[in-house]
Amino acid sequence: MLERPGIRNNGDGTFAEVAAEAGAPLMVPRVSRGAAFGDLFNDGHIDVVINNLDGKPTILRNDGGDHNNWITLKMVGAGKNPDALGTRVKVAAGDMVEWDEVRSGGSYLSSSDLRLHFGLARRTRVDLIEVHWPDGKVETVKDVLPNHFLTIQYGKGVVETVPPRSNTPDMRKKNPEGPAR
Ligand SMILES: [Ca+2]
Repeated sequence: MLERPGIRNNGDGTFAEVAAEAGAPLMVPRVSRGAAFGDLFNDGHIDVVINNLDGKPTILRNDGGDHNNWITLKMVGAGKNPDALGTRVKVAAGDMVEWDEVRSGGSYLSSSDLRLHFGLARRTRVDLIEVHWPDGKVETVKDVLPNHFLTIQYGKGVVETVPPRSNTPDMRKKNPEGPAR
């Protein structure tokens, strides 16, 4: 694919082309083979690493300019499934209900962050986290503050709560011309 896709989910069943808004690197045509999504630097903002053909990878760093709230969940499974693959999680916050599943792989030759990240927009509280473990067991966590990393372990509930890093390194000081191309 020789293009620079930049698509924003409008949250109403439609998408918008935003490559031009996102900056010059997204407007450069490249041949890319895979992409991995995850929170580099643990600052609460999901970043993207794109695997380019015959070139350096592209990192799309998210500085969180929208100031929206979020919550990230690391699931710890039982027995031979410590990464909790296949665990489905429902998060309810006010009028919002979202589901996600712990999965490995995804885009070609790429594996994204195993943690589950839920965007909350301006909602200031998570009413319910409902965990459906692969063996059928269901656990719930109620009344959680946003903007934290929670570790939820099978049979034990929340075992760790960590705030985001506030001193994210500024890579642009080392590369003043912007992201690697
Ligand atoms: Ca990040």
